[in-house]
Amino acid sequence: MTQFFQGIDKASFEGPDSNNPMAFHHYNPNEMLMGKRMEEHLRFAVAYWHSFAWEGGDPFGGQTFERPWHPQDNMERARIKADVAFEMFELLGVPYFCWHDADIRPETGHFDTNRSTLDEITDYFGEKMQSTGTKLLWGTANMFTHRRWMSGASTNPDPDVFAFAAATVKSCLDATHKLSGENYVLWGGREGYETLLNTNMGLELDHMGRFLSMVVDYKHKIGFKGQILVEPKPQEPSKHQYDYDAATCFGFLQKYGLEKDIKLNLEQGHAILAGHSFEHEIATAASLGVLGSIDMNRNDYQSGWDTDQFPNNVPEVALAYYHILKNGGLGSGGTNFDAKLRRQSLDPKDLIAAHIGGMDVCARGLKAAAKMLEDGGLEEALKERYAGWETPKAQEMLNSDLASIAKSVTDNKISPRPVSGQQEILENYVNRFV
Ligand code: XLS
Ligand code: NI
Ligand code: NI
Repeated sequence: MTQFFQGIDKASFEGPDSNNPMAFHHYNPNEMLMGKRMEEHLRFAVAYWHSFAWEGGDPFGGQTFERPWHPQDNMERARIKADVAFEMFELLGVPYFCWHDADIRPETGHFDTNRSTLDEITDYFGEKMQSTGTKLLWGTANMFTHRRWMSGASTNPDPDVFAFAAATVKSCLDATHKLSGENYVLWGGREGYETLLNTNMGLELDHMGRFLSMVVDYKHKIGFKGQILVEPKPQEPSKHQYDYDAATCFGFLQKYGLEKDIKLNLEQGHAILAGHSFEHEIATAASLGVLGSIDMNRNDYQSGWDTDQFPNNVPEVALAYYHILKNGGLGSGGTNFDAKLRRQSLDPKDLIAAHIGGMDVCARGLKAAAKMLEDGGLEEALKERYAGWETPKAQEMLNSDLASIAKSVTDNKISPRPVSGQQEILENYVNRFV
């Protein structure tokens, strides 16, 4: 045991009436919802980058956290960081974690040493995963922090960077496979542009499509059974990112013939940056057959940045899980807390409390979502609203043509009568559950 979380006990479920801030009030892993344990619905993961690699900086100031593994420039400290990370996974009882290569090993500046240190630390993870039972939800490559990635990874004008990116993703996919990761994520941090004045967009998109095809081919080559996911985000750090939102990603995947092989990892804050709600992104992905996994967080609606805060809005989260449950759950995906502390939250206790709070908010949202689905009020209202389409006449129309439809409008004197959308009634209904 390290000293880092000294004095903090394993968090347990004490119910809504407990006033213990370090206990779960709603997250009860074994509680059954719609025939499945809560833990299996939510499949929580801790994000290594925010909880352990991030040092507390913002655009106006540097490091505020002083952790025993800072500065993160050698393997000894990478191991200390891993020791603390796995202690936290156990204190929280989270089943999964996620990493970028750059979060878990030092940046050495060279591919070969980046790969060998990645191999070394992931071997160390392997032992810890075995002894603690923690699993890997997904691995990913950080291809946006180091200056080599400043003009993109697979979309870089320099073929050497494309090559470095291919080698890097190969090493991360190998490590994810070795650790039996259940997914592999590609978030296109700098796959986009700052100005069209220096950007050949068509060429960059073709390169990104080719790159993703190579990733899918390699996955099959090594027998990796996990799901490949891309993560939409409209901007930040690039002024414009190619993976703008769920719909844009689907169009891209379809153009390059990848829509059967790649699904989406949707993030709450990214949905908001794209001008959507989280449930919009989830429903879009589900209706296109590419709902994969979620990154749970929230943005500060006032600042307009990707502030990556822990979720705290139950009604929002409830609607997100409503669409997830309605669409049969997340499959091999899960709920990854892509969320970080505020930079003044210095204490180890803050890190634990942040996750406990996030897990409780998700649990409350999930419970509300399950109740709404079981009650069936929203589904009933939907069925009624679209009931007209169940008639044979309406179905026949879909196989007909404009001229015949026009004729039937005249023959049958069709004159639509508007009916209420009942939005307020439905909003009031949701309010009963959240
Ligand atoms: C950044 C992204 C990132 C991905 C993984 O905004 O959310 O954290 O989830 O590269
Ligand atoms: Ni993000
Ligand atoms: Ni994310």
